Amino acid sequence: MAMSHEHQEKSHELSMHGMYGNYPMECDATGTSWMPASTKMPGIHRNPDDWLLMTHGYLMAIYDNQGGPLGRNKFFSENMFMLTAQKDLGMSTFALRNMLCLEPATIGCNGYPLLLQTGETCNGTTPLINRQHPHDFLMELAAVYTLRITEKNSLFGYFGYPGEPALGPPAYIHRFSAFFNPEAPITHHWLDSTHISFGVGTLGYVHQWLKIDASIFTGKEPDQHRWNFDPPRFDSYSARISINPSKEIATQISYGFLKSPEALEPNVNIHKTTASISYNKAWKVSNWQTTAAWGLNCHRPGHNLNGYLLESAIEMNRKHVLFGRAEYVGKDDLFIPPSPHAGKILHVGKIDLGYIFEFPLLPYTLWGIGFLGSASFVPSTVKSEYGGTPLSYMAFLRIDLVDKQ
Ligand SMILES: [Cu+2]
Repeated sequence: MAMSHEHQEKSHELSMHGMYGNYPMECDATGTSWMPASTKMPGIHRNPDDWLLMTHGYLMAIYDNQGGPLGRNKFFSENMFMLTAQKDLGMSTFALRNMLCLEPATIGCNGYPLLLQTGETCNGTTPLINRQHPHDFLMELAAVYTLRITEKNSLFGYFGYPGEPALGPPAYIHRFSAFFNPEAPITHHWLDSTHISFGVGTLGYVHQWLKIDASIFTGKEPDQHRWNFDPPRFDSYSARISINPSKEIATQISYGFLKSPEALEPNVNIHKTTASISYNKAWKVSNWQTTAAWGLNCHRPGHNLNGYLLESAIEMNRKHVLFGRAEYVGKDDLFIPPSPHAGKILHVGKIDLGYIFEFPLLPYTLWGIGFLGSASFVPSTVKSEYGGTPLSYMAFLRIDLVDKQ
């Protein structure tokens, strides 16, 4: 009897709150960002010796066929593995975060074909256009210290090399509404492209449903050498207010100054503003999340460009996943000189819709076979280059790490 009582006492002390303070741990997403508390993210949770260990991971094998004259085909793999560990000692919480992928090998430096996508380079000289860059091997390596000063309030420090600054919604690779979609959003560089920054220091304050955090970080995007550490610069800054008014809702508004993010435009800085809201509805083994987000990139010198995203995903009984996304964004980097469209603002859009049939196969994994179709919309001035309204598709196999039901 005495022993079981002791055991009970002990389990009460377990660190079941969030990494940055007293709020549900399900809120923690990438970096210091929050998602709705009711989110049921696929993953494996363990509690050895009062540690809270969380593992998330997926691997997708994808055949990609992008339509129209600028579309290409490719067979590749997107993948991600994430491990976080946190432990309470008195009023303190210590945590380590790690996220990595093998995309430098499984996608390669020139990325994968994705119409209307822009950002970063393959070799340091050629911009990636109508292609999505691979992620770096090391996406996050971070240490966290949180001091829970009272029952409801806490202060935290986050240091990542690399890491994610206090800017934007959770990165799409770990945002439930985007999680199952093999296409990166074409608004990635408006909303969440700073998720891999080589050098991030963040300080924050949490009051239950409110989080205020601010960062200094390296504004330059990861370079084309995807296996190594890029030099830390700490030349950029950001601040964010996140409010989760109920367990179904996560909102954030943030601003950041990015010092020369693009290697090919070293004299251009970006003032970035983002706002987003996610709504999440959970059932016993089903989860549905929808996110609406807006991002504004003010290039200095250069244009002010807006990007809008609406996406949704529902996973039903670990059997069926339906997902979709609609985006509208102004881009001025879809063409390079000597094209007459180089530097002109083009308002482009994209709609995609996908389905995954899921089935268990090996322990701790959920497998899925999926298909995604997308339509890309371009202004009439570049319709001949893109071939009207090109249609694209991806067919894929997906493996997720999951706990037993
Ligand atoms: Cu990215």
